[in-house]
Amino acid sequence: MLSKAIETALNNQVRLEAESSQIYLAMASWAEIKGFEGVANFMYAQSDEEREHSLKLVKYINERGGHAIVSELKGPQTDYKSLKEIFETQLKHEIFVSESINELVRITLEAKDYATHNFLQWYVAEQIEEESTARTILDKLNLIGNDKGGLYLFDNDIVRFIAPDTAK
Ligand code: OFO
Repeated sequence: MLSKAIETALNNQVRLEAESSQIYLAMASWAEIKGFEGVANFMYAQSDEEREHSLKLVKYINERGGHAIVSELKGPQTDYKSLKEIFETQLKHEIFVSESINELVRITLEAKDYATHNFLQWYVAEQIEEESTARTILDKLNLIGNDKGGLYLFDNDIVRFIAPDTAK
């Protein structure tokens, strides 16, 4: 059985993951109308992944005798100046999500909720992966700068960062 405090903290994470999904969906849509098909596909896949992260938490909370709450979400940024801004925003957001997961890990240890602590390890690993991908992509964009040909190749190449199970 989950304690009330842990249940609330997990529900907060349900919302955060759902908001991540919305943020990446908005990025996908922006990239699509700007003609960056590769980035759009990458972000659609990221959005799907974040929804899965949220759902996994929903199921865990209910399985442990809590009540997963589906709440109102903050509206995402819908307009961007450049691909660089998109990936800078993603990296910043992923760092923020990692901090939230770390805090969850901390409170589960403090409360001696080892089952939830164990459940969260999957998220810890996932965050390492996502931060690292965002950093790698951003490094590439910094190399390319405003070179149109470079951006075209980048857009073609980004498909290899899409996890195989989410590629459409
Ligand atoms: Fe859910 O991994 Fe990103 O935010």
